Amino acid sequence: MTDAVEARPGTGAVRHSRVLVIGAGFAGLGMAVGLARAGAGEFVVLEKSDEVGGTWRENTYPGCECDVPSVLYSYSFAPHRRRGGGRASQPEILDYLRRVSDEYGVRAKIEFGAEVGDGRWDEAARRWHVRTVDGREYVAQFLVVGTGALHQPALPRIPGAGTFGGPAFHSAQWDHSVDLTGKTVAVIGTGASAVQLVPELAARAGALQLYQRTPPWVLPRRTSRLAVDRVPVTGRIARALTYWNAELLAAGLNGPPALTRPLEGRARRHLRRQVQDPELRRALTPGYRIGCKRILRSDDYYPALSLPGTQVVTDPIAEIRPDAVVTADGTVRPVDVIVYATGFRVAGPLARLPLAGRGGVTLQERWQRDGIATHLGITVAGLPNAFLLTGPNTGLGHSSLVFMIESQVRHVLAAMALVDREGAGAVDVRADAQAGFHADLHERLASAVWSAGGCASWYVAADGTNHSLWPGFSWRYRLRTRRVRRRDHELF
Ligand code: N01
Repeated sequence: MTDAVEARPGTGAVRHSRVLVIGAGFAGLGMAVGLARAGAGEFVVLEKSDEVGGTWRENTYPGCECDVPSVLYSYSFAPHRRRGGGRASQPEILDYLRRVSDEYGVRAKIEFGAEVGDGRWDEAARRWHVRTVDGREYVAQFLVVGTGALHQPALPRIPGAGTFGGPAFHSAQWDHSVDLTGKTVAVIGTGASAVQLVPELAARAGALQLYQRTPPWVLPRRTSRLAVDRVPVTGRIARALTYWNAELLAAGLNGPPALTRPLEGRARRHLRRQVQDPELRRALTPGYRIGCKRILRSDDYYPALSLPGTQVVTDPIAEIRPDAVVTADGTVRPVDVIVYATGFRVAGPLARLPLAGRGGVTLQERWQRDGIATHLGITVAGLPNAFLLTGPNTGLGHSSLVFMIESQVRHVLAAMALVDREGAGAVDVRADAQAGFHADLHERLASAVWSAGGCASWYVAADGTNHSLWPGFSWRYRLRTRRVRRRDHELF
């Protein structure tokens, strides 16, 4: 099917395509390139903002980079090999994604400024009808949702936070107009974002107060023991070596505590080497198993905390006043700026996008009724021809999410090919196949470190269920998603 008329607000025109992709981040772009390379038909990408990049467009905090080496944190068809190897900064990754969207000819397929409001499956026509919030309409046989999991900032409810008189912003909504030079800055949170921005702020600000609730495990930055960054091997070999090196960690995260003890020893030695003050060292020593929260990698985080202008505050925050942060012990610490490095509302994007499948029941209603359940984190029974990218339980604590995205893209293409091969118009995963996958997944998750490791993290919901991570090796996911099993699906 080819384009009818360009959909424009208020024109009443409806744009038709075979595939509609929502989002132009790593996932949506990967899908778009996959569709283009496979010649899988006409497609349109709807992107709410004015540029590609998703999380790498939105997160611009100082020091922002990816803690996975770039040769692995890039598409297999376009390995990102940096000069000198290692990790890429946010501007580099954004530039990489811009280049991919240009070089693979998918930029022309993206409608920017198109924020999707809702979607509805038309049973009779076997088509998805999608509307943007400004009223543009789209009709497609297949719908791919690549809206990402981590881009709606979570701001803690701290009494008085609204009364603060100075600049206050979230790490993912960095206010570059604020000059931090010489200022007293409070950073709340000590996760993956904080560990990257704290060293930058400590160097720039007059004084830094780091409010820590739970200390993270911090390892030295990945040094390439396999010398992939130095030996002039091809991108493919460098990627494979980096991949298998990372996969070793999956065994530990999903196995008994003894397997990750050596890693804890390494992190403790890193802390001992970098922090001399015993009291500070104690405050920075985690009391849960490594891997339970995301393992952080930094060589300059601990040194930044030992600087004379930096204070690590472990007393809980009780209140924020117009010019100060007050902790539970009654200490009032005046500050000029507050940075919330407090993470994201994980269920945000999918929970807010009403997608009505068979019988008019939305994805959200299904999940409220039955719990968050999918097949392979990609399909949901009752939502024919709809596919999630980076859906529930497809995140990784040990390796590159791009590997998972590419597995999903292949799966979506295989599902479309199955529909064509069978001369059908739609595919829906069977409820029993989904239930079987779900039961097996959660059985394996129960003993993994994220549930059994003695910590709280965004990986695990308040009710104790892990809806975020894939347990085990990522290659298992690749194998599991490689084919679309006919017997697990209904075609019509
Ligand atoms: O967020 P987080 P993040 N008072 O949720 C603390 C990805 N990422 O933005 O641990 C005080 O990890 C909270 O404390 P606690 C990656 O997947 C990737 O850092 O809950 N503190 C915690 O310390 C990562 O996992 C890269 O006790 C409060 C922090 O805020 C995900 O994004 C880089 C608080 C939140 O940590 C999220 O990371 C950056 C309160 N009221 C991010 N509320 C890569 O390099 C919360 N906290 C790939």
